[in-house]
Amino acid sequence: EGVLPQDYTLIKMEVVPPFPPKLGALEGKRVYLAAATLRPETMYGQTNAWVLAEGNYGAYEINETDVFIVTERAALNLAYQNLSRVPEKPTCLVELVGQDLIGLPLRSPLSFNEFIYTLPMMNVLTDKGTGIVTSVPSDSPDDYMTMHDLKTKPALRAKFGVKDEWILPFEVVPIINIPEFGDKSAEKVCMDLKIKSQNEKEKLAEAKRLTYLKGFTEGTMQVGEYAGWRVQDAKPLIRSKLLENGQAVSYSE
Ligand code: A2H
Repeated sequence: EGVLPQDYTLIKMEVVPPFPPKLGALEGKRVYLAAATLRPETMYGQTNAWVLAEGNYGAYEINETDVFIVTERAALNLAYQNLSRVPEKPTCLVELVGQDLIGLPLRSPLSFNEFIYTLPMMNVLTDKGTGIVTSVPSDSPDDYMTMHDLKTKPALRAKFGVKDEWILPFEVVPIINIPEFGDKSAEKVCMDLKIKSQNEKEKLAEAKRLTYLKGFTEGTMQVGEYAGWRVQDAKPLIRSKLLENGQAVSYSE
């Protein structure tokens, strides 16, 4: 953990009813996977959500109607940030593991894809954010390589019970242009660094460093309400609107 608090935007990715049997107890509630991101301006390019298949999660009451699926650690932090039905005390309605969430269809704010699916990623940490990550393969090297792994390796899909239709139709959506890297910066940098899979953590860290910095300082929005704007100018406005519309909440740790 760093010394300074990290300010995340939690994106409310709505689980589309009807719910599978494991989520049966949540019938009638509005249930969200709450994904922690530092890049709210990239939400147009979402293609899926990531969970750790063997990670522990729970469905926690946020208020009378809304339920967030997150790690227990995140639920406790949320409870101390006024995001729990009972103040300062998380209430878990259902205990889950990541594998239970794989295949859940989601509706996520700003995404050009009307429905996206929950998929497994090995590099999801359960001691950071909420343990739920939204995936933007145009701008995140981790997201790009994990999507690439699942698309190109049928055995990997089979291992986690991932159906072809949850992944094969989902293409990279160009949303931000970076002069040096074009409008699919994650793919370009992963190719340049010859990254072969999500297992190459050191190379991925370098790819992340390159794209994250340049995306912010030199990126231009290509889509949405702020098309043509610099990323650094659009980012706070897109974040505020998501918060105002009730499509996201702020979260720090
Ligand atoms: B970012 P920091 Cl387009 N485990 O969101 C692994 N990764 C996690 C996580 C967890 N538990 N929680 C959040 N993250 C990811 C978008 C994005 C992100 C883009 C480009 C770069 C990027 C779409 N995925 O992050 O360690 C989330 O992915 C690069 C830094 O707290 C979150 O933002 O600095 C970012 O890592 C938070 O990382």
